[in-house]
Amino acid sequence: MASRRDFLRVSAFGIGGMFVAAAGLKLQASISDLNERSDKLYLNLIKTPTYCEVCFWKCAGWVYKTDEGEIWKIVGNEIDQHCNGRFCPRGTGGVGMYHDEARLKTPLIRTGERGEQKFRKASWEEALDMVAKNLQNIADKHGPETIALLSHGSGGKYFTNLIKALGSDSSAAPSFSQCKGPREIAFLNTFGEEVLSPERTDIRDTRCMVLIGAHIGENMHNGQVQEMSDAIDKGASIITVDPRFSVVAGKSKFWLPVKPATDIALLLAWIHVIIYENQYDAGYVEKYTYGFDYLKQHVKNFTPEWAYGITTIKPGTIRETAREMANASPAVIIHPGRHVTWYGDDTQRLRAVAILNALLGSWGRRGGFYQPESMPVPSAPHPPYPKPRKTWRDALNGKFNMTELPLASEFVEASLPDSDRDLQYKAWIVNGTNLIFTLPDQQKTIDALKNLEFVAVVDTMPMEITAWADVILPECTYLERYDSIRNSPHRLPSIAVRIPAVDPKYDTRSAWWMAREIGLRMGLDDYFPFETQEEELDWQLKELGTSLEEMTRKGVKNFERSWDDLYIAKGQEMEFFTNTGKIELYSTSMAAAGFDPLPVYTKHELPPAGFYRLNYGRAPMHTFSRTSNNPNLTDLMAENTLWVNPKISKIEGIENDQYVWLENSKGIISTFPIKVRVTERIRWDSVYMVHGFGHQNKMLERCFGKGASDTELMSIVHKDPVMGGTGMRGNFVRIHIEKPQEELS
Ligand SMILES: Nc1nc2c(c(=O)[nH]1)N[C@H]1C(S)=C(S)[C@@H](COP(=O)(O)OP(=O)(O)OC[C@H]3O[C@@H](n4cnc5c(=O)[nH]c(N)nc54)[C@H](O)[C@@H]3O)O[C@H]1N2
Ligand SMILES: Nc1nc2c(c(=O)[nH]1)N[C@H]1C(S)=C(S)[C@@H](COP(=O)(O)OP(=O)(O)OC[C@H]3O[C@@H](n4cnc5c(=O)[nH]c(N)nc54)[C@H](O)[C@@H]3O)O[C@H]1N2
Ligand code: SF4
Ligand SMILES: [Mo]
Repeated sequence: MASRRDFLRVSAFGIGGMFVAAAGLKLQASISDLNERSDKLYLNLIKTPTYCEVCFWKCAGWVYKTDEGEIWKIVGNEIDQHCNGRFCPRGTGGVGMYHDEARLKTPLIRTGERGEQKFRKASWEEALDMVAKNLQNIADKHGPETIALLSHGSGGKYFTNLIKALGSDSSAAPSFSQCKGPREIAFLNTFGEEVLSPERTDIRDTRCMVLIGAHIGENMHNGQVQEMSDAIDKGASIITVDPRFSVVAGKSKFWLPVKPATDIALLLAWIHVIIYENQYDAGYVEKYTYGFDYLKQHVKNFTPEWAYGITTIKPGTIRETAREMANASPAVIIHPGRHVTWYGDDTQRLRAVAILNALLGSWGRRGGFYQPESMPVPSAPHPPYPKPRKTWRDALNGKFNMTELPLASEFVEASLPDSDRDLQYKAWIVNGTNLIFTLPDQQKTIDALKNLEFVAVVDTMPMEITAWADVILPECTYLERYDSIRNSPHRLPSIAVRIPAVDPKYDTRSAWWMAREIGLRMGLDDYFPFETQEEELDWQLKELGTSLEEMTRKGVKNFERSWDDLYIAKGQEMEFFTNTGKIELYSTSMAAAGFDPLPVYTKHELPPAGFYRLNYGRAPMHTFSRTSNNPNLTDLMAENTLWVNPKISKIEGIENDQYVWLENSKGIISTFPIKVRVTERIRWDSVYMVHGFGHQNKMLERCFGKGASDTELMSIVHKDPVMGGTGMRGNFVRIHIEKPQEELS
């Protein structure tokens, strides 16, 4: 086991040069400016451990302060498996979240209509009393199960405890129904286990990785980017399937500019080649999988020639890339991606990805997918939660039975005025999610917000969602608070802590404190047994054989694995957590639920004449809409641009740097114009923009009105019938040179 320590190797690699484009390099420069301040020699640098909240990779790091107690910089923790001592540009820029003078500063109570943005300042006492009173009224009138929590990020746990103690189990995160839900359900029904976060991809040792609409490098999930760079240095080949020439496409051996919405056809053709050319891992398939013969029969006619007509990828390329994967087997990863809610048949697409991995024997193998392990962190002791009279499944009226987790978008449906759901929501607590920008079909979210009896929003910034609150509770940033132990599944089980580096600025508090204060006001004292989070953490850490004192010194602790099962040993007998105990190429649970047990290709709508498909994604220096006003990161990228193919720029008569308006096929016009970027890197049938811009809250001084919002143009949602994920890529836009007049209805 000692050799496993090798995994803690500190990587000396630089992401800057390789994957971060020009603006990223500018950031590297600004970081060195910061470092030059060390000329001043802060001899007594105080460092406090944290883990980053700028995105959900949760890298562990150190916050350094100057002698004067000012936050100076944040750097990665060297023994952390998520970051290997290096933060990404956004993590380094996280200090800007603390300094942002637009932050929420005191509790606020609504004075105008919902959405009107009229608030008055309130004391914590008044604001918390008001939340507790309203939740109690709703619980008494409609039942506690009608209170829903929508949350993304650390505070979710505390408010989940609160609503569960009340008698509601409706706690949803957009990171499932708008992000990785279809992937988790597809892998669960194939391998009996989910991919999890951080993904269990053994990129470091892979020999071939296939990225299907997953743009690692612009998608800056730190450890993955680092491992991919290492793997490329060691000679691994990358196959990128993306209609856009992404940054990683430029580093790839093969770039397959697939026609949007046709990936399942490509996957089926790859499966065909791998099976009919006998390129699969026969021993593995024989020993561990179920349904090979059905699969073989199913893909018989899905030849590369068949797929060519659909995907525009040449048959020769399909064969060549299939062989490239097979040659690397089992050290091959068909990457499952992360934001996978695209066209509504996403679980099926991800099933095809899972099947391809199974055929190549990569699940449980070095260079494929490893078996992660995490620590058994105990929860604070409390009495059992009351059994909810109705559960979140009752809000689905029998739909999406295969989902394992509640769906944020269905909470909206069950909060609408004309909702016929068996469980209808009356109040929302919203924590750390800018729902107006996060859920497609914005009007629906607004209609739900208008219809609710009570809305409390916990946030650090005035955002689009805070405009809809009755009460706004301002949270301090992650640099000013304790939070739960970060307990991540990884190669080595590992924990990390977040300790406040400074006192909360303004009149802000932590979500832990808020949830408890509301709980106490509602007589739920037994569910909040610790008076401070510090005490709770110390108790939990002692149960794990360490302490808050030790963790404050170390930040991260990696433990030995309890099982020597990082990879499946040769010839090992394995029982998978599926109905058959095997890896299910043919899914028995999908069949039982009435869904195609083997993935099929379905045709999707094409853009109408004069319209282009709206494509969107990430930029290395921003996270969703949460960083758009960050003073450090706006310096690097202040607005998003509209990528337009030169052919289209000619047809539309538009040029680089010109501002245009977009109108979707439902007649919705972008609130703000967006700057054109003419580039060959996007296909002629699509336009592309980075998600998270076009902010409409005037309090966001730096980013208000900068760029356009992809979300407001997403009125068409293709829901995945299997698990309810919201397919967001079936939206089409046309380009206007002048702002079109909205039609009077
Ligand atoms: N149109 C469109 N929609 C998308 C996506 C897309 O690409 N395009 N991506 C989808 C994906 S993959 C995901 S995972 C989701 C992400 O969805 P969200 O997590 O909702 O994304 P953000 O826009 O970053 O909103 C985060 C909110 O949390 C607040 N916040 C930040 N830090 C803290 C904190 O410490 N405490 C509290 N209480 N609040 C905090 C921010 O101010 C902001 O209001 O969006 C999904 N929706
Ligand atoms: N810098 C940064 N990094 C992040 C985040 C962030 O906000 N900022 N968010 C994190 C989160 S929560 C997530 S979920 C991930 C998301 O990151 P990814 O899972 O990598 O997903 P997207 O960002 O949606 O990637 C979109 C890519 O899909 C391509 N695409 C569009 N349509 C199609 C199609 O029909 N077929 C194929 N094959 N490709 C298509 C687009 O051109 C684009 O390159 O990023 C994570 N990392
Ligand atoms: S990848 Fe970057 S933004 Fe995300 S947690 Fe790590 S350092 Fe923070
Ligand atoms: Mo996501």
